[in-house]
Amino acid sequence: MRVGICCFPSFGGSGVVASELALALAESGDEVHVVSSARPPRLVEAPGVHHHPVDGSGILEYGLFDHPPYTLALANRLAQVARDRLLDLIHVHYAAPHAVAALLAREMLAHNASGPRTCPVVTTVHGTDVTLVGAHPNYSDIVGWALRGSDCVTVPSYALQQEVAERFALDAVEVIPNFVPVAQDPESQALAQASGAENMRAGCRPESGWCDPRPPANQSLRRSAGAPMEPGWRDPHPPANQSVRPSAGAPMAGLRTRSQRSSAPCGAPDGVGPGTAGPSRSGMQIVHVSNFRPVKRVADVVAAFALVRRELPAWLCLVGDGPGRPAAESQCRELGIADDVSFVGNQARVEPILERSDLFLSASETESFGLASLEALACGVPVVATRTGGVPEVVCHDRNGLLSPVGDVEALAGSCIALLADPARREAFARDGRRWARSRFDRDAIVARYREIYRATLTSGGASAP
Ligand code: GMT
Repeated sequence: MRVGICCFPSFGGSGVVASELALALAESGDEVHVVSSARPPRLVEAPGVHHHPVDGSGILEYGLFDHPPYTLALANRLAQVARDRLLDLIHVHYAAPHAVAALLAREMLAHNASGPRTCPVVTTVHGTDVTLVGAHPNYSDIVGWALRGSDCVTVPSYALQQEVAERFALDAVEVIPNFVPVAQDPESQALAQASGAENMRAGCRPESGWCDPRPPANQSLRRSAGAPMEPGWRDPHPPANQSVRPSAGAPMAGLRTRSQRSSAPCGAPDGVGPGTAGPSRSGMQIVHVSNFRPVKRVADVVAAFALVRRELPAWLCLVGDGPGRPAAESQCRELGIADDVSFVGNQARVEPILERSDLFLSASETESFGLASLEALACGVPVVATRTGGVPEVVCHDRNGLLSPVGDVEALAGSCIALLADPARREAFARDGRRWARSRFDRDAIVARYREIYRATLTSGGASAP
């Protein structure tokens, strides 16, 4: 197949998933053309993968526009690439502006001067394109139009499927979870192969024996808001006693520290980068990865860490960058924990940092999926996170992570302390998380699902069929 993929060239999950999908499709013989404003950080050079940059700014010199009309430039580029490279379909990640531009391109191709061409559009929505952009009065109608006009729409979680249905009256939306890059070690590969085949048969639904994270109708929005579940809803990950915290000064002997997983800390306040041997540090490492936008509630991460730090020797490694970073830096200084926190900025690959970490901490307000949590689980790092959106579909409470309500900083801190102080439990969580991530979210099984969707869309002609 010849597939066009359009995404943001960001460190965020949608750009990562789009890039990893492009690489996986090309690895098994498809020709992939990635169209984006710049090369996505995860899109390494590989046979069969072509990158087509889009520059919307060139027109500004004429003084006509206040802002570069990027959506038009993107539609133009998508149509050109589809026509010149004979694309079978375009798969866009994030509805606005990508799905809008792709629908324009599809229409342009249908009226192509040298003869009409059919090029269906598959749209994967990732979360804030629905919950934030799609909820904004300036964009809600066009996002709804782009989704209803797409030939196929996919989402990474059942929680987001329900949001899309409720906001845009769109029912035929496929859940295709995000995935972890291919497993490297033989044990994980064997495991992934075995359960990947099972996932395929089950249509990527949770296998029997695993907890089913799908909420019954009308409950995912309540879950997003952190509200209690209604009777009858079987929480797949029932809460354990999360407020149990060891008393100050509890014996630390026997804790498996990050330094036993690897000798180097994630990064250091003095600017020593991740993966390099920084100053030697004792204690355990908590890691957080995000784009520092308000939805990530980084202030809660820092506040929870400050509570943990009172009880245990620990470090916090903050990976990523974004608008909330200066405030987080000030907060660390105000709380007197600046020396225990490293800000290491955006990283093309987070595994080297995760592998040096003892715990992953996330405090998001909403999260359609939580790819960073999945990457942590895949690296054998237990997750402490907020119970919101699709997170309970990724993190199994009390099996490979601990979930608590959004905004409950004490509960987040209590969960961190409970796990850091209990090496046996942490080890069990790490083992389970690794297996779960690499079986349920196996790359090859999930890429096969995308290929099935592509074939079905091409066969049916999708929404653009005459
Ligand atoms: O909206 C964002 O925060 C960024 C967005 C992205 O472009 O990566 O993240 C969303 O997509 C990821 C990949 O599917 C998911 O893992 C994230 O949970 C989701 N973010 C939100 O829903 C806030």
